[in-house]
Amino acid sequence: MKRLISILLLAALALGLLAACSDEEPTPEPTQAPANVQVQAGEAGGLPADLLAVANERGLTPQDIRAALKTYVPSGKMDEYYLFSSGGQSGNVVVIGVPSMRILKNIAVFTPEAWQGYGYGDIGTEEVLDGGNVDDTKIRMGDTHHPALSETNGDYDGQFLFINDKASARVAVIDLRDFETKQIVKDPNLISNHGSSFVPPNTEYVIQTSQYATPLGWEYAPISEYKEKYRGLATMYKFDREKGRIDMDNSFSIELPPYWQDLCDAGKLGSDGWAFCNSFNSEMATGGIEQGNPPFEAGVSQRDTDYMHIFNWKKAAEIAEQPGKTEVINGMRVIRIPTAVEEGILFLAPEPKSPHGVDVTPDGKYLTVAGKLDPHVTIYSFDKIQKAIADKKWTTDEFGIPVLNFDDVMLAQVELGLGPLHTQYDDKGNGYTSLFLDSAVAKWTLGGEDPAGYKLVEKLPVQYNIGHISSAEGGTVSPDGKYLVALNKWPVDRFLPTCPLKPQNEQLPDIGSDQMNIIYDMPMGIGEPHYAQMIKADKIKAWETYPEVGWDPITQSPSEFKTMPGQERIERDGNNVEIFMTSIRSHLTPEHVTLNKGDNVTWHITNIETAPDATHGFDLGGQNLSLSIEPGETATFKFVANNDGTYAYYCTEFCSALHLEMMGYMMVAPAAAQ
Ligand code: CUK
Ligand code: CUA
Repeated sequence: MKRLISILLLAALALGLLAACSDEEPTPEPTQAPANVQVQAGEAGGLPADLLAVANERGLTPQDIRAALKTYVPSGKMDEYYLFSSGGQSGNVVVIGVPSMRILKNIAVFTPEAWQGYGYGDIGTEEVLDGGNVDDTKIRMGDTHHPALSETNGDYDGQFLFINDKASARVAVIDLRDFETKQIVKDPNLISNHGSSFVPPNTEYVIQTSQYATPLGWEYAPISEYKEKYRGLATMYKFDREKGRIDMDNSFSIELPPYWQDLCDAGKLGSDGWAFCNSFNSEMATGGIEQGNPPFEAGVSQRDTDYMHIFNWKKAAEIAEQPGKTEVINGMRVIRIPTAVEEGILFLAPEPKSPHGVDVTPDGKYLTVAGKLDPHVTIYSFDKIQKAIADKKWTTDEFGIPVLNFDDVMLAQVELGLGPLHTQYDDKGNGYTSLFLDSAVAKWTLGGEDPAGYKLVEKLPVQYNIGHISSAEGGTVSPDGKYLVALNKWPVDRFLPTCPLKPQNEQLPDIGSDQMNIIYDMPMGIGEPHYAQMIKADKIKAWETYPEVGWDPITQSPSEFKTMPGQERIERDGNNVEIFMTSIRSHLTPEHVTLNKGDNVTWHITNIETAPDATHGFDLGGQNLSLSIEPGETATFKFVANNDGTYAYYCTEFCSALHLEMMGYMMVAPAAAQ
C-alpha cells in the first residue's frame, strides 16, 4: 500500500513538473502544415496503396514524405557528409551523419569520458587534459564553440579538427585518423576566448581571439584600471601538420584593445593572409550594477557601432620573427599595439550594432557582418578595405589604431529581420543568415560589386532561437549548398518533454531545392551546439584499426610498451611494479596481479586484435579508471596501490560469448602480510 502511494505521488509530481514546465513556454507560431492533411493517391509520386495507408495512419503530409525520402538512410548505407558539431558545455564534439542526422560519436575533448577511456590513468589521455590546466588547477570541463576543419588550398582536407574552450582560453587538436583528441593548449595570457578556432586556407596557424578582456599577461588589476591595463589578444597558434600538434614556441599574439573581440574569419584566395574579427564592447563598459553603474548588457550596447578588427597575420608572422618587435609575456611573443600600428598590421572599421558573426564569402572578396541589434547584414569589400588602407584614409581610436571610414569600406546592406547572427554560403551565389529573434533563416543573393544585387530571397522559420548555421563544405572556397544545418537553442514543443532541461537541437533545412524546407529535427542529447562544420564523407580517411599492433595513439607511432603474446609479465623493482598485459577475445593475461600496499604501479595493456571493432575496454574497480583499448592499441595507466584488498578487473566491451570471463584479480596485500 505504502509503495502504491509513493508511486502515485511520484506520478503526480511528474505530471505537476510537466505542466509547470509547459506553462512557462512561449506559444510558438504554427510553422508547418497541419498533420491532418491527408495524402491523396497520385500525390507524393503516386504512392502504392499500402504506403498511402501508412502515411495516412501516421498523419504524414506529402511534405513529410518528401522529407523522409530525403533523409532516410537505409540500414547498411552511409551518409553523404560528416557534421562536426560543438557540444557546448559538455566540453566535447559531436559527430553526426548528414542527411540522416544520426549521431556517430561524441569525441571527448575537454571533459573525461569513460566509454572512450579518455582522461583516466594519470598518463596518456590524462596528460592531454593536463595540457590545458590553468596554473595548478586541473580543468576537467570545457565550453566548446567553434570547430574548424583543417584546410588545404581553402578546402577541407579531412585531416584535423580544432576546437576552442571559451571558458579557459584553450584550443584542442583532434586527429581525424582516429577521431581522438591529441593536444590541448592554454593561452598563457588569457582566460576566455571566443573567436576560435579559425584556420587560414592552408592551416599554417589556428587563429584565436580573446572574448572578455583581462589585464595583459593575465595578471591581477582592479576593474578601475580597465582602460590602462585590460587588453584583448589575437593569438596565432602555429600548427605543425607533420607532428599534428600546435607548436607553442612558434606561436605569437597581437595585443588588441579591450573591446571584447567576438567571432573571426580568415581571408581566403585574394584575402588570404588577413583575418577579420568583430567586437562588441567598444564602449569599454565595466559593469558594476551593484555600485550603481549601468549593467553590462546596457553599458556594452550604448554605441551605434563597434569595431571590426582587420589584421594582416602574414605580415604579423614576419614581424614576430624580427628582434625587438615583440615582448615575451608568460613565454608567448606579443606584438604590442604601437608596433602593430607602426608596421601596418592592425586596422579597425565601424560595424553596426553589437555585431556577432563575420563570414568571408567563398571567393574571399566580401565579408558579411551580422549585428545582433541591427536588422541588416552589412557587406564589406576586401578591395575597398585595401584601398582605404593604401590611401591612409582613417581616423584613430584612443589606442592610436587606424579606424577606416565606414562608407569607404562598406559595399551593401540587406535588411533581413531581427537578430541576425551568422552567415553561410552555397554554390549558387546565395548567403544564408540565421535570425535569432525571428527564429528564422534568411536566404539572400550575393551581388558581387553591385550593391543592388544583394537581396533578400526567402525566410524559413526554424524551431527556435537559432544560433549558427552550417552549410555543406560551407567554410571553404567551394561550398556544396545542398544542406544547411540550423543549430537551435530551444526546442520548446519539438520533442517529448524532458523538463526542465530540454534538449538543444539541430534542424536540417534542405537548400538544394528552390524553396527551403526543414527535413529533419534532431535533439542533441548533450550541451548547446554553437557552430558545426560539414565535410564530404569521402574526405575523411579514418583508420579501421591502428596501423600495427602495439600502437600509441597519443604519439601516433609504435609504443615502446608493446606487448605480444608470450611477453606478458610483471616486473618488480622495490616498490615499483610494471605490468605488461595483453588482451584478446576472451582473456586478459596475466589473470592474477599481486601487489603490496603502497606499490607504484605502471600498467600497460596491448590489444593484440587486428579485426575491426574488436575493442576491449578495461575497468579496475576502486581506481577511478576506465580504458578503451582499440584494436592494435597499447594503453598505459599509473596509480599507487593505496588501499589493500582484493579487486576485480574486467573487459567492459561485450566482445565475445565469453566476455564475462574476460577478467582477472588484483590482490593488494596489507603491510602486515608483506
Ligand atoms: S557563438 Cu553561439 S550562437 Cu559562440 Cu559562435 Cu553565435
Ligand atoms: Cu573483451 Cu569483453
